[in-house]
Amino acid sequence: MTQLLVSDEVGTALAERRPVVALESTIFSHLGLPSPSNADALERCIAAIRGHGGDPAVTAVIDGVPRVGIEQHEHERVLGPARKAAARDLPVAVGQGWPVGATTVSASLTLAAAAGVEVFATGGIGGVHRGVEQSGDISADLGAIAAHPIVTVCAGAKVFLDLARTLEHLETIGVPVLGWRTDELPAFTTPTSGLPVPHRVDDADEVARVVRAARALHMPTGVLVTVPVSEADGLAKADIDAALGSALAAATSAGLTGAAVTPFVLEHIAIATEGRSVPANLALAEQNADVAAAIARALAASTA
Ligand code: PSU
Ligand code: MN
Repeated sequence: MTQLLVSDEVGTALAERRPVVALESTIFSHLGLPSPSNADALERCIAAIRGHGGDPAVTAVIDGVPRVGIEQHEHERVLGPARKAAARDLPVAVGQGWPVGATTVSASLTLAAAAGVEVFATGGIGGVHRGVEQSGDISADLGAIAAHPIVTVCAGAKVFLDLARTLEHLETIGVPVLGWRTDELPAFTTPTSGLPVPHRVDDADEVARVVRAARALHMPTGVLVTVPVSEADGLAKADIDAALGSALAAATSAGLTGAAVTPFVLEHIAIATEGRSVPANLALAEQNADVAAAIARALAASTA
């Protein structure tokens, strides 16, 4: 049986109740960001976590082994060619010995929960797709956030999704959704969506108290913390709306469905914004890692 492999650094940090933040690997693969921005994003997210005295735990499947925490010399594996692995693909990636399975939010949460990590950072989560009535496309990310007792820190759901339906779905499946110093749901590369976020929080201790309350009530649910990208790093709503139109039309005319949709649309948004979505995506990922590390530290302090 292939066991989950937790790195020495992450295993020690968990045993000593030091703050650990899990990171997904799809965003750092060619499926999420173009090279060399993907390498830059990985380094900046790791540095943000270390800046709070935390330990980063990159999740991935490497040579058929499910991993929580990888070594520096293995970074090139997740930055190179990879197959996208959502939670339901994990047993296949392991059983078939995939060279590199880049874990999405759903797969990363599954691995992080198995290792006992309590906080996870990503860019924008998957959600309910526009046109869901036809396609039925709802990201497995949402169910995984509800199913695992982990704080997911994100910049909201990716902007090409149906954000109102995504919020409704999160309500249905019982996920607390918190706005980090905001009353509005962030929209990935844009700070605002026009949709109210159910609850606002203003610091990491507040999030830690929410998490402890959930556990005390025997609620095994995850908590979603949504962090707006800064005005300076984000894209204007008009810019992104224009880019979205052409990216979504390209996905429809290419006849794409399933797991292929998100990487395709992300790439086309980068093209349509003349590359400006990439530094915005990078900045928000780094900021989410920073907030996640602050939350992990507050949680570690409250259980010490
Ligand atoms: N957010 C980003 N870049 C990404 C993704 C999210 O900024 O590449 C990835 C995540 O791994 C997320 C996945 O879990 O897209 C969602 O894919 P789908 O819509 O197929 O569930
Ligand atoms: Mn999907």
